[in-house]
Amino acid sequence: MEASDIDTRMRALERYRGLRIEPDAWTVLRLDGRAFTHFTAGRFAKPFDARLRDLMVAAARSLMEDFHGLYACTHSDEISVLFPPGWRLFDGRVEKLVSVSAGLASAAFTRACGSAACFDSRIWQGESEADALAYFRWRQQDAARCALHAWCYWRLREQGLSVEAAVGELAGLDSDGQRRLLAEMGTDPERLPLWQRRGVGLCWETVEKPGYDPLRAIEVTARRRRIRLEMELPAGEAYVQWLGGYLAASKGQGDD
Ligand SMILES: Nc1nc2c(ncn2[C@@H]2O[C@H](COP(=O)(O)OP(=O)(O)OP(=O)(O)O)[C@@H](O)[C@H]2O)c(=O)[nH]1
Ligand SMILES: [Mg+2]
Repeated sequence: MEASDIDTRMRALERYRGLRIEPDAWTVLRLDGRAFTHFTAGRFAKPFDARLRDLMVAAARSLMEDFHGLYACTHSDEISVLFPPGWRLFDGRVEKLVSVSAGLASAAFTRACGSAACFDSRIWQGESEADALAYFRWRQQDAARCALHAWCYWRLREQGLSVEAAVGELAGLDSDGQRRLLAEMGTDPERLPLWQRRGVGLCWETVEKPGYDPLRAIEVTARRRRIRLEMELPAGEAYVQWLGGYLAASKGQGDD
């Protein structure tokens, strides 16, 4: 077989090579820590540890910067990064987007943490900005649900219940029941830190920095984009309104 024949045949067997994202859709890359139940055990405080949160923020920041995300939000071991219609990094190739984003997040987290951790990555696409806003509202609901469950579970465990007993105790409880249980155990669910219940948002902001141009010997003002952390995101519909406002304000603002 000629070298060029084998080349063509082997490339054709890279079956997913041609898979591309929809160019006109809103895109979210969602990354999730691999086996973080195991990875966090013994390393981080239960159920929440601000050190883990900061490592997740470091990973989210690397994705925002390297992939030019519009907005990102992280809670627990997951990160969602939003991209607008027309975003064509890697010409929209699915294999590249999921593998490089997972690699970037894993590298940034590992460098900041000092222990090797691994992320998976998937793609979500919605037809409209409203879809994108609903997506982030959905992930926030997941954050709130998981935070309440995790607090109940670990309070029960602290009280001496076995894994099975704690899981059993929570099995039949809806969120109101879990809130009541947590309050009975001395933790007010309404006073849990907002970053645990709603996640941390990463937004771009433009700041003006005074400087000096030595060539022209004049004072100048440089405009820089930087990432601002939102540690106290609004909830529910107010979150949708807030994020919609941020996206509207972001339109037309590219890299300086
Ligand atoms: N100790 C500790 N654990 C956390 C914290 N945030 C998230 N986790 C844990 O991270 C895990 C995330 O859950 P999942 O992503 O569903 O499970 P996973 O073990 O990562 O499994 P895969 O994602 O399927 O690979 C849960 O076990 C959480 O308790 C934290 O602040 N402290
Ligand atoms: Mg995980």
